Amino acid sequence: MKRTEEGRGGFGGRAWLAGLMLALFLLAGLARPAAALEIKSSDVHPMGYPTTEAIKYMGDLLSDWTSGRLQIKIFHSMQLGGEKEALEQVQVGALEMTRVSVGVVGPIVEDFNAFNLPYVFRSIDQMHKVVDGEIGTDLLNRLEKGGLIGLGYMDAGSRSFYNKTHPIRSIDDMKGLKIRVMQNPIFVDMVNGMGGNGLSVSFSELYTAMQTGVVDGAENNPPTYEVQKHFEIAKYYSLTEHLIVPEIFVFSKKVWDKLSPLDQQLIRKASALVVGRERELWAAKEQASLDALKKQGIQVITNIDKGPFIKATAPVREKFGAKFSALLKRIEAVK
Ligand code: BDP
Repeated sequence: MKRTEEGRGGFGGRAWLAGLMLALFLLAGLARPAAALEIKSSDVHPMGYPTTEAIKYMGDLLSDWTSGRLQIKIFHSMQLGGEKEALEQVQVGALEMTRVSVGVVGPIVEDFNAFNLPYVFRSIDQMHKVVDGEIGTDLLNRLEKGGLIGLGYMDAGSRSFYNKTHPIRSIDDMKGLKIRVMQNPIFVDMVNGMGGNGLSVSFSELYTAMQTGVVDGAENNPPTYEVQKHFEIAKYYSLTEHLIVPEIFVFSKKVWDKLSPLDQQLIRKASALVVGRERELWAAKEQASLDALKKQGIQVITNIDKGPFIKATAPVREKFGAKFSALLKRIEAVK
């Protein structure tokens, strides 16, 4: 009898303990359900642009996979200002995500400047191979020391000059032109080397700067030139294709470190799909923009001898490239 009572007592005790453990486990679960997160992401472009549409697609994927627990809210059209400011916000964790040109990333992680040198890539195809390969991954990983998690690259074609004074047909036509460039000293030297006058101005101030004559023009890819309506002011577009600068979308490391491994994995998985989607959207948009510009009566000058432009920018590649010459050799070797 005693044995049995003891036995019961013992069993009852264990059951009680197991019950308590279960209750605690459930309570812990209730107190910490998988956290919902609205990921704020900024872009200087409006909805409908390849980059914003690709991030919208990412939001749809995440929302589907988590029944709405993870969502992306896009702050497009420079609602949060220019790209330098956006990166600062992401670094401190005030903004979870942003999509920016690599042009403004060089000042944060210097190796990215390898992608910002004029005529460093021979073709878009070579750039794709570089960013899709080991070099691209290496560089994205290096963003961590700048407080950023690199999620992936996006296409942005090649950049060419436009201005409101005269068509640029040869390098001599660059003389004295005040050209806005992205906020990175490389680009100022690049324009100066070509005989123009490079001025670094935030993208959010560019339209007004052209309108008021602070600058005569700028340089960009056809979709930006068209969508941002710069062609309304600067009517001469010359395909010098002096820069092939990819873009990236990045996450705040501060916020990332607090996410569950599952959420990190979901974001990575969605990002990989975003890269492919944006590339498709980009190819279609580039052609559509060139067609739209033609319809607007914009004369696109295509038959430019790039030789003198390449030669004039050799000192820029030497000056800024010296610090990462090994990386530049690796890029050059990509066929
Ligand atoms: C556009 C990029 C955008 C840059 C802009 C610029 O898509 O990210 O901010 O150029 O020139 O092509 O600042």
